[in-house]
Amino acid sequence: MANTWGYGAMTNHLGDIQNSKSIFIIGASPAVNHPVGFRHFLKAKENNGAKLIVVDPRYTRTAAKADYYASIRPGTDIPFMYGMMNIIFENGWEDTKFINDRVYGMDEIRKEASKWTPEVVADVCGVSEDLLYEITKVFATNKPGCVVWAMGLTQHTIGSSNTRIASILQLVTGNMGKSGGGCNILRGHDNVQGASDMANAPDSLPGYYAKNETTWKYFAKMWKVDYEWLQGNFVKPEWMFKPGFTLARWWAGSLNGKDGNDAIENAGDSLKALFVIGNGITSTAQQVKVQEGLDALELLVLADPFVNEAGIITNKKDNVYLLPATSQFENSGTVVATNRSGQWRSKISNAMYESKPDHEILFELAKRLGFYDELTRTIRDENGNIEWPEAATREIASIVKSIGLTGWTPERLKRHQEHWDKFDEKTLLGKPGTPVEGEYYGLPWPCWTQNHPGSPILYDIDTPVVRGGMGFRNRFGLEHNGVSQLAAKGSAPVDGAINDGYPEITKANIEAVLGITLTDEEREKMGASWATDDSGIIAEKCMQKGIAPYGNARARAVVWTFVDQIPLHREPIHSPRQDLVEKYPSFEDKPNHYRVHTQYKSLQLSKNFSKEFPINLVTARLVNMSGAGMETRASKYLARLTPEMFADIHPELAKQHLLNDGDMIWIHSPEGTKIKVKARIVPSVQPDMIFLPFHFTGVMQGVDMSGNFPEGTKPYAIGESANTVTNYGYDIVTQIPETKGGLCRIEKA
Ligand SMILES: Nc1nc2c(c(=O)[nH]1)N[C@H]1C(S)=C(S)[C@@H](COP(=O)(O)OP(=O)(O)OC[C@H]3O[C@@H](n4cnc5c(=O)[nH]c(N)nc54)[C@H](O)[C@@H]3O)O[C@H]1N2
Ligand SMILES: Nc1nc2c(c(=O)[nH]1)N[C@H]1C(S)=C(S)[C@@H](COP(=O)(O)OP(=O)(O)OC[C@H]3O[C@@H](n4cnc5c(=O)[nH]c(N)nc54)[C@H](O)[C@@H]3O)O[C@H]1N2
Ligand SMILES: [Mo]
Repeated sequence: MANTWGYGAMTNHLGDIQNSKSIFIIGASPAVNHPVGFRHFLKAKENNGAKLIVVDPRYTRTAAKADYYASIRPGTDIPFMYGMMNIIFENGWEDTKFINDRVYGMDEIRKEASKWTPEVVADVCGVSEDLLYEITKVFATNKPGCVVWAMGLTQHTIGSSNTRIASILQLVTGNMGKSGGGCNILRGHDNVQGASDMANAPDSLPGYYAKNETTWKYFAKMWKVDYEWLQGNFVKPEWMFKPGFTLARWWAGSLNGKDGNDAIENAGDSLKALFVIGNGITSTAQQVKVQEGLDALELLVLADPFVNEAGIITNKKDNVYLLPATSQFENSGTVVATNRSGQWRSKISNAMYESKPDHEILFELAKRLGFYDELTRTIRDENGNIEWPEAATREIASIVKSIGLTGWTPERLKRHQEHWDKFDEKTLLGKPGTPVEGEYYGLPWPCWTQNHPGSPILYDIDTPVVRGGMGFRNRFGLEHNGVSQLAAKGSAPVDGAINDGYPEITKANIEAVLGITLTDEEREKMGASWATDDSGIIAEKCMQKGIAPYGNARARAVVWTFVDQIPLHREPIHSPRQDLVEKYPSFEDKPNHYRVHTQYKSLQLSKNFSKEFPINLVTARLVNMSGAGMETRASKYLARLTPEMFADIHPELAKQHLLNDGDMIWIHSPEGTKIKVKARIVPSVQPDMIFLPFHFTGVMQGVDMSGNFPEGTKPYAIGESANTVTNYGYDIVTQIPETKGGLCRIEKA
């Protein structure tokens, strides 16, 4: 994939958006969801004359600030972007040199794009050909231009393909690796980047290390525990290498294929206990299944500063525990911002009442499970005291080479926190004559060594590696189908010893590639590759030569290990266009997708859902509410702004159903579930769609469950959850739910 770091890392940063000449927002609404960051967008418009383009099925607050706005049918972003590429290639607006020097597989993209003529795109997306052309021209000819997305692209069965096509658009235009360009993927929660860096994903170890024997052994060594002991904790040795359940589908593990639920592959057993620490749970799709999954558990533990509403919607009467966790204000340590910057946080209050910080809760859990000693071995001093959080930060820096966290010492990050006012907002550079001179704010990763300043813009070859430059990562071998995967001759980060593509640096090739001779001692200490070299010698030698340790390769437009090697349009599982379902069907069903049998085509083709459920269902966010919503609904003032759950309905659709503003309606889903909510009649949605915010819960299919709140904890607002009616559907790679593509039917209540 184009973004070699994963699905979501932002290549540039918010301040850098001020350097853009065009900003293409597709599937995000930063005016609502990143209102502080959105100031940078507005400054780009005001000070740099940037053109703001918004593509969203709904007319949002962000769209209200746009120079160009297109409303597309949900789930048709791939046709829209191929349509742009079609026009770009027709007019010769692509960056030929960039493509030739730094990209693999663009011919395949060109071929697919040729099918998406403006006429076809207009039919599939529901936009006019003229508007598509105008948007394309503005974006392709006002450079540098950045692409911005978030959940509007990801929450689809084809979400991972959506994120790839958006990155490929930046390869076509040559905007990647440029200030004012890149992919600015706006991350969600505070520290969601850090959580993903630290392996809150079921298929990798911290730092995105694949779960294989080499990496587990590397981690065992760094954690000072026996590899065999680690492996012995799994039900069978091979389970050490398998991905776990995802947050989206844990409940399938608890339901274990019963009553027609999807079958699971979980070593022959169901999921019996759920420990939730810092997640809403009530915000995921298919809430009725979530409720059944909770009911079927033997043990439910919720560690949260608020009453996690999983404990409210369950009918379970025993073995439900609420552990009071402290908030972020009673804690210290590092978090990672959306742009890969580390930020040190200081606690401003001691833990209140009987609450405990998250790490202490986890340490207590480890004690009872019998592995406290192993868990804390690297962060205790001689007297057995935990050095928190500094030792944990040091441990991360010593292990995670893969994304370059080596330079993140507590001392450096604390210095940045102390002098945060001495950095330039547009470049992130520490100002001359200050203690942070020459470093980028928060040392955005990769920060290869303790002298490296961090890398504010990924894949920038006009900047020396020692100042944050780099090519694309060499991650997938040296060649594929006989074509070199390394960057072309003459294409390399400036001021390096090699002006050409080069492989990732290993112990075996370092002398040949860098043209150096190692001493016996260096050879003795060095790890096998840059990613597992705990001596740090590979990174140091690379810095001396101006070489990125991870190589200088081509970005892949073709991913030969994916079902769709290039992004292809596939209709949502529940599509309003049955004619297009036949032409662009979903994937084959995927057995054992993160342990759960997952349906695609079999469900999609099982019937014409659009006959009975003709309305598009769009879910998204409100500026005054957050996530599952308990935190914000517990605030009197925030709750007052949206005291009730509602649905946005276009005046025309309201008329068809004889609805007045404020009437109650039932919304029915193809799964047979329903919610009762208030109709809000507004023109910001299209006549064939309704919009639901997903921040409410406490009422399930008309049943008020708020009697389950412990005394005095009921929030100021409760309501039906949008996710009771969002439809079945999960991304083919990541398993994110298809909460931004689905169908429903409405009736007056
Ligand atoms: N106030 C507030 N801010 C938040 C949050 C919050 O809950 N409240 N949550 C945080 C989190 S966790 C996240 S992940 C981010 C998410 O940030 P965003 O992704 O900006 O959030 P959403 O509002 O869910 O969705 C963005 C837009 O996608 C549009 N959309 C829906 N379907 C499609 C489609 O098929 N194609 C396109 N192009 N657009 C589509 C929606 O109409 C919506 O306007 O926000 C973060 N910020
Ligand atoms: N239909 C629909 N559904 C969606 C989405 C959508 O767009 N549409 N968006 C999805 C996305 S992107 C996301 S991220 C999720 C929302 O994600 P959720 O994780 O459901 O969101 P939050 O409500 O922020 O949940 C965080 C929980 O952590 C608790 N908490 C806060 N601070 C701390 C702490 O320091 N320690 C501990 N232990 N707990 C803490 C809070 O009280 C809260 O209960 O929703 C998803 N669901
Ligand atoms: Mo999120």
